[in-house]
Amino acid sequence: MFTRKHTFIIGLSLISLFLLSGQILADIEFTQHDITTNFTGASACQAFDIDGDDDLDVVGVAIVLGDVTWWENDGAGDFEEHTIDDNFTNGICVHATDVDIDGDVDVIAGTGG
Ligand SMILES: [Ca+2]
Ligand SMILES: [Ca+2]
Ligand SMILES: [Ca+2]
Repeated sequence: MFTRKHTFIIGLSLISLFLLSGQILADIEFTQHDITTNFTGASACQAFDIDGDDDLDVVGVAIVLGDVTWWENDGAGDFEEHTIDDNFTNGICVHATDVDIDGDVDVIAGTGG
């Protein structure tokens, strides 16, 4: 569960994870793993260890749905959805990082249009 303090500074129908299959660079192939198929108007996403448990989670913003959401990686390839903001109009970019250098992860989302 995500219980850390967050700083939310400003404002995908499908988010997929593509895993490199370990082939040489000239013949790279990826395997698609759908994280969600219900994130209408997905406009940006980022892989980042949001909850600090050493596996990569995913944060995304959806311009049509108006959501900023993150998906918690259970470490076995399954992701649990957590909505950060369900009323974020015209979201086009999102980024997770420790903006205020206090040791916890913050999420920055921006709007456009
Ligand atoms: Ca994680
Ligand atoms: Ca995890
Ligand atoms: Ca922080």
